[in-house]
Amino acid sequence: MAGVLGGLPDSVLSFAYLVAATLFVLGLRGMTHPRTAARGNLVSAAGMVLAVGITVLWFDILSPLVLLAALLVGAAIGTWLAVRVETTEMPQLVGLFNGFGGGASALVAGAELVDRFGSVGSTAIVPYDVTAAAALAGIIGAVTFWGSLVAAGKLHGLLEGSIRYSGEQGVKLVVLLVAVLAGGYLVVQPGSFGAVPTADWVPVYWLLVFAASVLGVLLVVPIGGADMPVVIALLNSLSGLAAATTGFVLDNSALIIAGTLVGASGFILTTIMCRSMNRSLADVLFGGFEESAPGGEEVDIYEGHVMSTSPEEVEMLLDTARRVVIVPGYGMAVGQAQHAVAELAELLVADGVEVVFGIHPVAGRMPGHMNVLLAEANVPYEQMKELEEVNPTFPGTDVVIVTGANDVVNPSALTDESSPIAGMPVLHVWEAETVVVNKRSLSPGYAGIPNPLFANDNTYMLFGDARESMQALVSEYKRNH
Ligand code: TAP
Repeated sequence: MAGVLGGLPDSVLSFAYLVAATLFVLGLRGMTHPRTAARGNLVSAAGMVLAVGITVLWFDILSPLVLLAALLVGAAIGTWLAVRVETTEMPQLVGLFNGFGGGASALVAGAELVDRFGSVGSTAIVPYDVTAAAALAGIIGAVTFWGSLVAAGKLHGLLEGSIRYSGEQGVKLVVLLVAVLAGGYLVVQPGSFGAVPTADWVPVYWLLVFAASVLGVLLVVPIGGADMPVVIALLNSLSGLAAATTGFVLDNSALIIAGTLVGASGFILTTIMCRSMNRSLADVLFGGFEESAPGGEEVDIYEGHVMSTSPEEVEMLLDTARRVVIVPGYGMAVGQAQHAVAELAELLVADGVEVVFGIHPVAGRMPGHMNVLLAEANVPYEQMKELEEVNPTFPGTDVVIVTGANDVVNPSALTDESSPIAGMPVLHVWEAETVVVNKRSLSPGYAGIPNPLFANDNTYMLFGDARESMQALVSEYKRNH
């Protein structure tokens, strides 16, 4: 140790890492509830600033001034992105962040190998745990980087469709084998037998990174855009694993802890998303989603059964309602209707109506999508009810207003075993007295399937953009109250 922290005992570094790790855990805990999520984010960020700051200063990597400048530039870029990127574009932004994390891990692990053992002519024996960790960091990091770039490109609409070809799984297996063999070669270390100088096998690391990069692209290219949010969550988990393995290369406990937390939480999230969509991870990665185009069958189930309504009529329904459940979905995010929806709820509550929001775990396109939007519109957290909590209350509900949701209220998940969403838990909105579904047309949602709810006897379709329709409803309500 040198630089500004020169002279301090090593225990100071360990203690700082312990504090940082505690902040990460407390931050994660905060993120388990919408009310404390923003604070949780700040607490975790403080832990990261502490971990990075102490590492950079302790090992004299940068001067305090350069560190400050780097923090300011990073903060400026982060702020610019946070302000500029729409909420609906968050998944691809998160995807890019994951990718950069994975890429950085692969590069840092390789640079450490070169730095410590790569000097020309050296036959130094490299500890096995270091080479094994570096090989893993290289493979996982490169897969994460390239996989994330492809996933973000697909979500942003820059890359379209899913590219499938015969022998697909075999090609992936061969590329994986090349990466694993290169990793094995690194761990066995021919240099340790005195036969090959250490520096000569360092390029094998970059061969491994190259093979893993190709694998990253091949893994994500066949997956349909619809499954991308799950892939992003999985890549998030992998970026954590890559960081943790790089932590072993660097012998840095803060990186190992932070990486493990990201890896574990990302994997839990991936599992929750798969379960809520009734898909297995293997299905997402290797199966492809049956995106059924709306066909004749769809027309049949709607033909002559769909009743459309107007804001004026819906307002009359609300006049006599005592309990109203609002179910938001992806269309509320697209239409940015959350403020109008929140205002409607506020007006109803002021008139003594009980109003709650029924939030499906995968409504929208990213975890917590609806909660974030409603919180932005200052909807009280107490009004946001999860699926298990709100489902039993539909029979006692007078009016359900579904705005921009489709799959999450599709009864065929329960009634049609052949449906792609069969078995997916859904909101039983049809059990309420009256259901108003607000969307622009009868087009399907993410799953690409018709929704028999729209043809039910107690369903009225309020066709139109979510924001315009909700604003019209608010105006109508205000005019009459
Ligand atoms: P969807 O089933 O995707 O339906 C959204 C509906 O919103 C569409 O049918 C569309 O119909 C309507 N819409 C679009 N723009 C609109 C606008 N401006 N105004 C009003 N309506 C608009 O959404 P959902 O019910 O929220 O379900 C989410 C789906 O995404 C599920 O299938 C879930 O498995 C999947 N998914 C979710 C996640 C996460 S983590 N949330 C991740 C991956 C996949 P019109 O075009 O007729 O308006």
